[in-house]
Amino acid sequence: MSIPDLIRTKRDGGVLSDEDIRTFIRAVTSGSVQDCQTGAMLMAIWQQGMNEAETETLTRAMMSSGEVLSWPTEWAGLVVDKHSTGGVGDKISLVLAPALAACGCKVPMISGRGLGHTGGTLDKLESIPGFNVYQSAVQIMDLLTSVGCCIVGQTETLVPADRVLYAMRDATSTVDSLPLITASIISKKGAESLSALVLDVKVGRAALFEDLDAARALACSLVNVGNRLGMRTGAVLSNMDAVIGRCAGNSLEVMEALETLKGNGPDDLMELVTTLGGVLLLMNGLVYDLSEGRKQISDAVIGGTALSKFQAMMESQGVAKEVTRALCSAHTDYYSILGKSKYQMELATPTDGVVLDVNGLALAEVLRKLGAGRSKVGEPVNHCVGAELLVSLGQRVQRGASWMRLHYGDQAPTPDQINRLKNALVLGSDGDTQRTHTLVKELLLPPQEHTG
Ligand code: IUR
Repeated sequence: MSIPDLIRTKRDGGVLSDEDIRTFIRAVTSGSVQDCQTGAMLMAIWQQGMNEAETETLTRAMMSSGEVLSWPTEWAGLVVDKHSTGGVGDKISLVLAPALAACGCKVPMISGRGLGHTGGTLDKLESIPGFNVYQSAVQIMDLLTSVGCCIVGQTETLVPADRVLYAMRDATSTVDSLPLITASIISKKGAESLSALVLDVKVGRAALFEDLDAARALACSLVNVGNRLGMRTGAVLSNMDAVIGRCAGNSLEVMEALETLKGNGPDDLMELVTTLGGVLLLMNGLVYDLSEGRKQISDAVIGGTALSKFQAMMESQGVAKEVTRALCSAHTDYYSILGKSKYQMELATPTDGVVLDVNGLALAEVLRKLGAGRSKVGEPVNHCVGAELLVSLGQRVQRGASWMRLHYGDQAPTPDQINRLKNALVLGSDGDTQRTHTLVKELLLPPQEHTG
């Protein structure tokens, strides 16, 4: 069939055959399809959806549009990764990758950059002087052999079809389509040839989906297609209303991740790290139940073996030894290494009360405008812009006490932005309903896994 025939079939609610889908993806990859045709097909898929078989074929075709990584046979059952649908203050990868490596896994973590209000792991790591996120397939193999984990950017050769489709989805308002999101995420993870994959599907006001049912539907689709591709795939539905941990902003999040790797992590961050890591160890058969998996990850973090892996990873990815040693020592002067924003400002609580909630979306949107994030692909970020929460949920506070420290540069917050930040704090009285501290809402595991 010609490309216009394929578009018509989908537009009219028909089902595309495997060959139809492969033809379309081949044309996208080679550049022989016109942009208007790609846009029309994306809109047809957005409107009509795809059944499970079509989504699986689309995912496989995208995965095969470029290089597929391969690993030594003795790594079978050990190669794992995590993908998050994006949040505020989400520094989980920085702790989880080295913790998994410390538990004997191989972790080729291919991460992204921040866009809109969500942060990106690559931007966070680039606040460490010398850290090089650009590594070839051969270098990734060397990193996994010598350290056990790496955190790198997408290589040019991996899933080229996604690069074209993702940009075009953005331009045609077709990002929020279940089959398109599923194929985009799972094709990239499939190209990493993983034994197991865990998805952190966020739900809440600062997530891709605010509604639990919509987030669950995405999680089911991702888990289903991931397993069909032969990766043990599970998902954790987790709350994304406030901020994960206490810090948002690139270098502040690196500091918090390092403190967590030194055993001083906040409870909500540790809960997510241990759950996501525990699920991976369980799915790979490295532990018998989830509680044992969580314990192994927690021991690696608290006991310092994950910190040693992080130090080795930084060194192998270009950071000078004196810098890694200073960052990983017991009493680090983080600002002298990572830099400090030109200005800081503390916000005071307006009344006595109990902290019921912090609006993570409002906070992230202001931080993005102050330079912590980007509105368009390719824009630079100011690594030192961010916010530290000085209170936690449920804490009783007194009028006038500081609840947030804002770090900013030459671009000062406007009065309207300061108001948005002030309004992000929700205070109440003891008996009021408060947002829960527990981030994990639901687990979706492939059949046969035991929780515990
Ligand atoms: N991240 C991806 O890799 N792909 C997507 O479609 C979305 C997030 I939305």
